[in-house]
Amino acid sequence: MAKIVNSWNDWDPLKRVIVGRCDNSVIPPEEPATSEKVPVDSEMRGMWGLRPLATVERGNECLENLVKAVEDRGVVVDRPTPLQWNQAIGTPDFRNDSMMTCMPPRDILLTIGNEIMASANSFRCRYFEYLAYWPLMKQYFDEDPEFLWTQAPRPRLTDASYKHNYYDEKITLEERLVRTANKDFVTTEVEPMWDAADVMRMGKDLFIQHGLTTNRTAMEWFQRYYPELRVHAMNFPGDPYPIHIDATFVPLRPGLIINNPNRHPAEGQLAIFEANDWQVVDAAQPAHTEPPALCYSSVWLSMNCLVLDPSTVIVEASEVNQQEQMDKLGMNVIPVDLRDAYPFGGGLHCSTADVYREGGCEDYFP
Ligand code: DAV
Repeated sequence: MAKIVNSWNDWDPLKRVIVGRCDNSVIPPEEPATSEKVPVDSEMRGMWGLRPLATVERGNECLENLVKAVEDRGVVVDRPTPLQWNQAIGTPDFRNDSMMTCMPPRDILLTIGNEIMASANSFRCRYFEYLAYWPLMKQYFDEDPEFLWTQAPRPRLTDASYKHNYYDEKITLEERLVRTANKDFVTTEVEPMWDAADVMRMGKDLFIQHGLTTNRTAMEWFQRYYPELRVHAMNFPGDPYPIHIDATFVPLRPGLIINNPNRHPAEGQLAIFEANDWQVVDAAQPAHTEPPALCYSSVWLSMNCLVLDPSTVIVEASEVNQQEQMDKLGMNVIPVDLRDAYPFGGGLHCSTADVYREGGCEDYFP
């Protein structure tokens, strides 16, 4: 029996990782939490159903590029088992016309030490996505006697979980920014709701983005569940669609973070980094002015990189500005062509979930 699961941060040497799959991916129907995420002028508004097969095949090709790049460096890769995502689902509390995808894994699985926890997502269409990872979780459970296989409390996602009429077709970008600044998001606080990609793990400290996908009750829940860790809420007032911390505030190694220049942390939230002599630098500008077609995410997937060890990072192949900056920051850069996987939910960090990194739980903010 071997140790299979261990990871405390995003930079220690990566040895084993899960890479998502695009098969059967769906653009989900509108529901209370998702309309918030789709910009008003997006070509995806009002559209739902299976994604075009050619884009699925191309997305999978991109993920194969990533698999090959990490395998060439000795990293073991595991893959989820996709379901037929275009099925209606129901629980005692809600019905939804479809599920979504098993891209990206980073939103669903949170690895902390020897534990992998499935998240408590606020999107109804993502309620059963964890099932794609259950075969892997069972395998880790059988092979690693210390592995903790965990499911966070499942949210009920009744209408009480969302603010009604929060979304309005006419809302301007400025009004969205006022809402972000006021920490006024579409979810309520009736239960903990969180996406794993909102949680940035840094050893003894968890920095969790409060936004459209993760609420304050989730942070309170995390602090009680992990009493030995310190939970810090983060807000980024410059982001009109705040979801997921990994295109906003991205650590490269102990002492160094790249920060989206349009999304600086709220007043006072940098203090802990400054007090511990961390360098927080503005990330380079994205190489693109638009995301690819049928993509929910912004052009800032440019900074959504996968750190393989404190001096090696994978950056998307077309993101030349980000590559150049990484190089100047002393990182060896491995470019991987992944842009056509962006529409399935994200970049290099999103497309993966940690299984094993060397190292233990350090205190970086003593
Ligand atoms: O900038 O659209 C994308 C994050 C995906 N995990 C953005 C955030």
